[in-house]
Amino acid sequence: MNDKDYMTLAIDLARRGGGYVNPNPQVGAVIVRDGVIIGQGYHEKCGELHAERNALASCTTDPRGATMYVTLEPCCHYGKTPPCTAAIIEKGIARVVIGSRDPNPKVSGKGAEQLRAAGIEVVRDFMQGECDELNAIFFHYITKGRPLVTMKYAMTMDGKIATHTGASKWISCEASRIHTHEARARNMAIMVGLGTVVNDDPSLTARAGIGPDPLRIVCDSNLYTPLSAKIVGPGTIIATCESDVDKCRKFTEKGAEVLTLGRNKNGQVDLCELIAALGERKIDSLIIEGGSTLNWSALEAGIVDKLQVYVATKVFGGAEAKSPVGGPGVELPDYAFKLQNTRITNIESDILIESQVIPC
Ligand code: AOF
Ligand code: ZN
Repeated sequence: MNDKDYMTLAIDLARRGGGYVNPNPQVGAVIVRDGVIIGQGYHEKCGELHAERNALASCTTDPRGATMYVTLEPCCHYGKTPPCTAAIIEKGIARVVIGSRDPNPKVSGKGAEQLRAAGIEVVRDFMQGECDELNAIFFHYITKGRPLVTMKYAMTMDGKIATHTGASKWISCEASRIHTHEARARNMAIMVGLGTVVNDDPSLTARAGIGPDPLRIVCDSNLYTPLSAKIVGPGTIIATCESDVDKCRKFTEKGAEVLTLGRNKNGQVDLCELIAALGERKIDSLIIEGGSTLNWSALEAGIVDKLQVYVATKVFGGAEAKSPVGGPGVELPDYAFKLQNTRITNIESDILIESQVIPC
């Protein structure tokens, strides 16, 4: 095994923390001495020990003189846990191979510097691209203080999210739907509009065994959500402009939280205010699962960072059948929302298109 194999193992370990560590990063670490792996660990849960300390604690022999492969620059600050650099130095690690740089201002280069100052050989940016992929959410949140917002939908090849009768089960194939549930589990929150609650009555949980359930958010400007909807209960926020105490109490009595926000120029929930409020609550990621009215509002408000689109190789037709983004739309092709860094993946009979929104 070589440096690349050990870092690949550290990346695989890091992934195990997916969904459990937010808003912290996914991190893995492997310790090798004389060509033998003597310790490994990963960040398992937010607030618990970091990958480096877990790896050091797991060592089967003394790690003095060993190399540590770690997917993210070791921290050098007192947070919820003591600095990892202190443990690495104290245990006598001789060489540290680092994947990603840590943009957390409390660390940002200072972690690597401390290790070097202690006489440790430090290699930076090793398999950086692969390591960075683990933490798109963390990098976004730690630098911007607001969640990474992904707009997700499934549509047919003629751009429909339902038939003209409103039927939408199912557009994407089973494998795509499993993929969606995995994405849900790595995100801290999921949001739908009132229309989706009324039409589909979704529960918006992650499928059993895949990961923790996300926080559920209903965007409902006038608080028209039916009290009998499956989503009304603990773990749900209803984002609304309604402040009538009696109306709100009916929802809080069922365990949901009502978050009253300002109105935008169209009289709907101010989504920028919502995103800022979620950032303050340490929500690092949000998936918007529509429908078309909310999708338009979210794009118009400029809160969408990424699109995740499943295209099913089928056609519904129908002039009245809905497309994924409603609202008035733009007037001219030049005014389109533009995207970049597009990635295309085949998922059985579907095509997944992931793309980043270019900020206006
Ligand atoms: C993690 N897990 O394995 C590593 C992290 O508040 P704390 O003490 O958990 O510190 C969180 C910061 O520590 C985080 O923002 C990142 O900069 C750094 N490294 N964090 O949660 C880990 N290595
Ligand atoms: Zn640390």
